[in-house]
Amino acid sequence: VVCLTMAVPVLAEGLEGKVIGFSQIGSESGWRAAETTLTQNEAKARGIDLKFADAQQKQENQIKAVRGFIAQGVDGILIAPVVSTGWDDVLAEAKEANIPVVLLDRQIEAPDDLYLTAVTSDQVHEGRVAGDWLVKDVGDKPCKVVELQGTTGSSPAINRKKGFEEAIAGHGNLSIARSQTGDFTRTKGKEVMESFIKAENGGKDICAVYAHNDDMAVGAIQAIKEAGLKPGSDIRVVSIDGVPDIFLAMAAGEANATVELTPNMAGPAYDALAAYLKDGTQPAKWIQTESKLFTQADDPKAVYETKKGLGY
Ligand code: GZL
Repeated sequence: VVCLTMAVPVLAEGLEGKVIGFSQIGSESGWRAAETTLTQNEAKARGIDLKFADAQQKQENQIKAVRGFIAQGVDGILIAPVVSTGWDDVLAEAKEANIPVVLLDRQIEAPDDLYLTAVTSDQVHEGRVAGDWLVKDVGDKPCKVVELQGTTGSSPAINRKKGFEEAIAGHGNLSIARSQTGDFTRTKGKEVMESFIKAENGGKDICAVYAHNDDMAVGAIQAIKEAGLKPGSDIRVVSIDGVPDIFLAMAAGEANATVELTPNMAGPAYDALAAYLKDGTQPAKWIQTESKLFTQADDPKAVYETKKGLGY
């Protein structure tokens, strides 16, 4: 595992004139949109001809797009895999065609000789950081938690759930009373939170909502306010991504904590592809990006100002 401690300015070189296919999941969240923007901008900066395919959240569209890239004979392929299974066949076809594949921001369950590397955060760690924050914040008071899960079957949903549960295990005063997917979107996050509120005494019995991404947390904040409760105090709000709008909510006292996920996965991905295409260099199978906890104590307004221009 290679840990990226800081964005070292590397020479944008090595892929000049190359054609790279990018199978992106869709635009379900602000974070996803930022990843797309940064991946496209970075391609321009490096003289890469990036072929972009938006899968509208469907794996079959991703598989079709990858097959198209293989048929075009691209030099490399980026995939942000919407779910973690069902990739073996199409990746074997890419391998057969000698086209290196780099996974962005999500892991898959497949033999790791089917892809060059995966550039992702440690999603179990993200869930643990979120859980640890809540454990500290509530102390020994009873706390009924509701959970908004990411896309069913995606590695972040599986791992962030796992990490959070590990963090609260052994703290009997905390329990996850309800857990359901909000598919990483604001709309669905709001809808599911409304149902949790209805089921939990108008929300009065809910102590915290843990959302696998900030967009679902923003949706939940809407639902909490519409139920006449105060997000950030009546119901704590903890999530993951670090998109600008969660810092706006924090500055208003309506969100409590987020675990930052960098949307710049493309830089390390392009570097790995450049080295491989140049001389067959094999990178580590996992290039891990950093995670950082932000709370209301971290001047959220200032953080919002720095983030809002970064492609979100
Ligand atoms: C996590 C990434 C998730 C983000 C969401 O690495 O796959 O997908 O947390 C996005 O915002 O929808």
